Amino acid sequence: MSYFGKMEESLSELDSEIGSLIANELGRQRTHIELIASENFVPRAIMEAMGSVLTNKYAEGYPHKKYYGGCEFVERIEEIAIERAKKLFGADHANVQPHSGSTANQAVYFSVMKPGDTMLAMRLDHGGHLSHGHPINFTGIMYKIVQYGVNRETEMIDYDEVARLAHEDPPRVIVAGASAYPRKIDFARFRAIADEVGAILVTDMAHIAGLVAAGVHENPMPYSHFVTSTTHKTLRGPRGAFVLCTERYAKDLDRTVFPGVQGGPLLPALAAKATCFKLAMEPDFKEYCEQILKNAAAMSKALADRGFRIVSGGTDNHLMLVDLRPKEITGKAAEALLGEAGITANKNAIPFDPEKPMITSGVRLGVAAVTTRGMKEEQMTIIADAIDEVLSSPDDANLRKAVRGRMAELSSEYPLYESLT
Ligand code: DSN
Repeated sequence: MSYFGKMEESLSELDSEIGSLIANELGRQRTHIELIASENFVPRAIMEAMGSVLTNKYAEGYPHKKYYGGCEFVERIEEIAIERAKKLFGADHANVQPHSGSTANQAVYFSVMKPGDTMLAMRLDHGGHLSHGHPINFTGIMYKIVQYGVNRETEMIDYDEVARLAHEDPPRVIVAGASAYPRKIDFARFRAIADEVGAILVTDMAHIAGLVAAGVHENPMPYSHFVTSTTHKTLRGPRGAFVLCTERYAKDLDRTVFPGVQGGPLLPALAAKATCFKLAMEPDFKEYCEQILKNAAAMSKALADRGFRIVSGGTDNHLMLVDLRPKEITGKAAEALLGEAGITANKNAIPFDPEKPMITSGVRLGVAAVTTRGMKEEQMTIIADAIDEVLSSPDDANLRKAVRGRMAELSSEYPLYESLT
């Protein structure tokens, strides 16, 4: 009682407005079908680390070279996170401090590129990412950007085009990796192209990191000079990121992360990353990722059977891009209608999309979160049926209400965070 500050009260006691919004969000997560491809539900252990006393500590610098006292425990946590990341992905070196995927990419680019250098990366509207050279992103502002995309017929990465563009204007960096690409990426081919033109290969594996950790997707590390990733997508860890690289770039990378683009690392996230890497090494994580692949294939097939067009004809990973034009509905409308029906997804451009980015002709669906809840192929078909019903009758508000009830019922069969209130 002698604290100067309200140190022992709970959030709901101190700030009921925010406390009840968080409680509402828990309710939403429990009762909705979560199909956003970049989201997942983390184990409680990860949330414990994220909500721990580590938030009180500063630890600029690297283990045994910190700029603050009292770092004996947090630097051990960082060392463990580094060792686990290296082991999990077979890397020479890991930096586990980046706060986000964009910051991880920024640190890598700053390590090896000067303003004006050329970067060859995938177009956002074909599945890339803002930090892969979009004109309004720092990458588009600082570097000369050349963009590759997918082939119009196959809707898969056109490796011949990548090679042609690389030879035409040899880039300093080639970026492999995507945020809306449903197919396996041929890292060996990317590395061969990079070697032909003397470029550095940076792979952004944020979406597929869990699949890579589990060995159900090829590991880009043996082919890449740098690999960047977030930890909160298929890897099922905290909101955060990390970078792996070969020994040759280790010092440059570390200097660029700190003090180059960041100050102190977010220590709660750093501890949670360590736990996430540990969990990803366990046999049940492999089973989880195998089920992700089965669920994605089942959902993609069920939607195709119901008249949707699946971009590239299917999926090899956790996500699919659905072309909604056969149902004469836009991505924007579909996102809103599905939301009303208790299914959360995001509108997404499809390759060569005639619609504007805020409208789009597609939705991106991912199954990592529903698979975490324990759903299997049968439930994917039930969800695909619900999607079809809702999008085939956009004027039927009563139907959406009924589907919302059914989705809540289905969700309740796969309880989430039962010990949380
Ligand atoms: N915004 C993320 C996604 O949804 O894929 C990528 O950073």
